[in-house]
Amino acid sequence: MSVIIQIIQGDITALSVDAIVNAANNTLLGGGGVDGAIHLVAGPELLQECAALQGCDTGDARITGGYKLPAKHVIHTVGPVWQDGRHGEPDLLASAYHRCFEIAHQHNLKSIAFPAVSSGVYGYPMRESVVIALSSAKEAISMYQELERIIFVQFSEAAQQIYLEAASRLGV
Ligand code: AR6
Repeated sequence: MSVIIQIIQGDITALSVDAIVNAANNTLLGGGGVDGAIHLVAGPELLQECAALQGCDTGDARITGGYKLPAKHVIHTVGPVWQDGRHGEPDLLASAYHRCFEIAHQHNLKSIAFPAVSSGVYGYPMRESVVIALSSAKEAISMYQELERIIFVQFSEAAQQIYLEAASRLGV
């Protein structure tokens, strides 16, 4: 089956998919940005489940329920804080995306939506992070037969343009 990759502008918390990805921090106890938005819509039970996980390493991910979100699950991943690109940031970001797809596979999830992990508060330049995001999707498609839909969700028009340009450049 051919996989649909969608690049859309909007609010990830509104999507009815098997899983939305949260750009979380090591505590998994919430924060600002997309993390704050997800917890706000999901409700306090999400925080309770997250607290029991006792954190997550950078470059790793954890799955929870979606509670009041339209999405069935949330996959919380922790991307790297951008320093200068020479402190392992590309490998850690690739690992974060890779782990999200791996966990989705372990739960037989068919549709997954990603925000631009690390490219908000954590400062990862989007022109660089988008290449890692799209490459990880290509790799996952070749590995996981059950995948049907991968959505990249941008909050701003500027970010959406960066994603669209990268997708056409990379042939995604
Ligand atoms: N839907 C889609 N994208 C969004 C939404 C939304 N509702 N809200 C923000 N974005 P960020 P990070 C975009 O800062 O850089 C938190 O406090 C946003 O415009 O959410 O990985 C965590 O607790 C940006 O392009 O995540 C951590 O402490 C992208 O999502 C820290 O921020 C990611 O921005 C993680 O920082």
